[in-house]
Amino acid sequence: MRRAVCPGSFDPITNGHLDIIARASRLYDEVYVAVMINQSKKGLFAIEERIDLIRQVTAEYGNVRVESFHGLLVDFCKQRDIPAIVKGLRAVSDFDYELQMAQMNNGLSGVETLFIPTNPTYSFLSSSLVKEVATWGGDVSHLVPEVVLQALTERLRTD
Ligand code: COD
Repeated sequence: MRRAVCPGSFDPITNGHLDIIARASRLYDEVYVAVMINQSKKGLFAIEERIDLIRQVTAEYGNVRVESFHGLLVDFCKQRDIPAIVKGLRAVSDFDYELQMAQMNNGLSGVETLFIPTNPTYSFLSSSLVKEVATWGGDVSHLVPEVVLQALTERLRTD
């Protein structure tokens, strides 16, 4: 069975993330979406909320599983026998850091990282920008799935 993981913070999941997950799901038998827990970074959404949103928007892909993990990505991979990490590359600015992480992860455990070029429609898109624009009332409806838009609107109204 060919397995891969798409890791991230997903705070919240955007159409850019979803595009990479969907494309990975066509290349691998089983794709894990790993919501990595970073306790030093307070997110807008709790980890359980992020997982719930990702599960809803990936429900149509029968081979996608969503889990959270506290620790090193290579340990997540080792525990589930996953040999490949799939990442999306948006621009040259992503490349330096992604290359460092790919080489570190490979050095730590031999896991490979594969990069999928972003759909140009989403090359500027990040969770942080979505949150910033939505906070000030900007329209992000074309950048996130409908359930995420609803959750964002609700959260920003109550914050
Ligand atoms: N288009 C295409 N791909 C995209 C887009 C977009 N618009 N936006 C994001 N992506 C892809 C990228 O591949 C990105 O890496 C991934 O989605 C996740 O994005 P974010 O912003 O949700 O998550 P990050 O960048 O905060 O995730 C960083 C990790 C959590 C993956 C990293 O810090 C990690 O592996 N942490 C675990 C601890 C660890 O192992 N540390 C050592 C690393 S060497």
